[in-house]
Amino acid sequence: MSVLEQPIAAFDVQKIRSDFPILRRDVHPGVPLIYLDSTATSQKPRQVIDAMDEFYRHSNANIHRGIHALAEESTAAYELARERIAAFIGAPSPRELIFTRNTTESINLVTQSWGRANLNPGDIVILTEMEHHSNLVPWQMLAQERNLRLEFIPVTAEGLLDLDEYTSLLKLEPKMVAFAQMSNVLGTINPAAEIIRMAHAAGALTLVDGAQSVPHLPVNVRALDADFVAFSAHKMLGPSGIGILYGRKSLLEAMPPFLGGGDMIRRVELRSFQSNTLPYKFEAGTPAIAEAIGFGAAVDYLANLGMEAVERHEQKIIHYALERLEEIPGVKVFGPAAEHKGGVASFTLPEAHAHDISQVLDTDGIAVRAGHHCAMPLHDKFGITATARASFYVYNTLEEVDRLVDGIYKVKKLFA
Ligand code: C6P
Repeated sequence: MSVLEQPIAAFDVQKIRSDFPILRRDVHPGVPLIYLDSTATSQKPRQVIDAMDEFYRHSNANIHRGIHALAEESTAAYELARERIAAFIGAPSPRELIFTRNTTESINLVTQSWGRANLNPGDIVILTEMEHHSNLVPWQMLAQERNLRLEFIPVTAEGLLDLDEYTSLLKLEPKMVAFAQMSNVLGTINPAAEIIRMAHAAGALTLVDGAQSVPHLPVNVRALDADFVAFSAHKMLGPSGIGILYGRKSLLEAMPPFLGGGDMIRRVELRSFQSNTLPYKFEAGTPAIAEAIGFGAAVDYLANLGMEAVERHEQKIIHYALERLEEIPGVKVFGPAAEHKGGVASFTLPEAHAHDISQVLDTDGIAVRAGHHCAMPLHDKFGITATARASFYVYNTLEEVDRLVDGIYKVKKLFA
């Protein structure tokens, strides 16, 4: 049975939409919002907003520091959120989850802590040509400091990783393979388990940039056998300002701290300190407590929907979106066929620049992102400077795809 024929009866989009207050607003007088920019950041259901509101109204106190009732309540709520997120990604222990600010900080934690401790001049790190700047620049910074060699798995014209080239690169005996499980521009879902298996067979560790995959696909770190996985709450119905680095316990235990300060220590003397145990060793200073609690509510919401159902819903939308977009004369959609990608459609039009497309669509309340989407090298590879990007999530409908297509016809008419 094709994806399009599979029933998604349990997936009641109208009911889901009713949980998102922002989807009821007009963006211009009488023009309702059609939000197609979830790859940049997702909208938030009332369950997440309420959990954070309730925390501030009822339980607010700093964590791990007090023994009064509120401090204990807020510590328990913060740690419960960590447990829920650990269960959501199938982590063996919540102690392997470090709260960070976002995916970007999680990757910097790995480059600055694991990378500085383990990589030496001449060592090789493999990345891919489809990486977001967050999984490029931290490695470039480390490469400059440590004189490392960066190699890249090429992207084919179709928008897939060239795994034959990857096989050849592995012969160079890299120390690390770091890659996005899903591209934020092409939507490509990379064969992460296979990439990791091959890396391990060649003696390399792996870092999965899960910024786009964890919100949209079932991701189980044990099944993947990943060494590190980075992701952000704000792209998966949670608040901004909080993310996760999952790391294999033996690796995290051997790594030096990233930031120094309160909570990451067990004992401090005037000239020295002893690091705390996991995960606190990597959580210096007062963390984003309400945001952690909101993050916990977000993964509960997604777990209730079921990540297989989320993936299937987005597959249905992207199949339909690609079919409809390809009908429009001159539209070029980047990336592979729908069965190899998630709910992301980046496209160009011969008549209009991506910024103009976005501006005209906005007059109809349609929010899409325009630009290089923090993946300049990938745009260079395809010989373009910008694309317009429509991206889909649990609250989007096939009717919204139709409105997008109507909007693109309007752009074509205006710029003809
Ligand atoms: N991509 C987009 O519009 P942060 O900003 O740290 O939460 O996530 C960074 C990041 C890392 N990897 C991938 C694959 C991403 O897509 C992103 C964020 C957004 O495409 C904002 S640039």
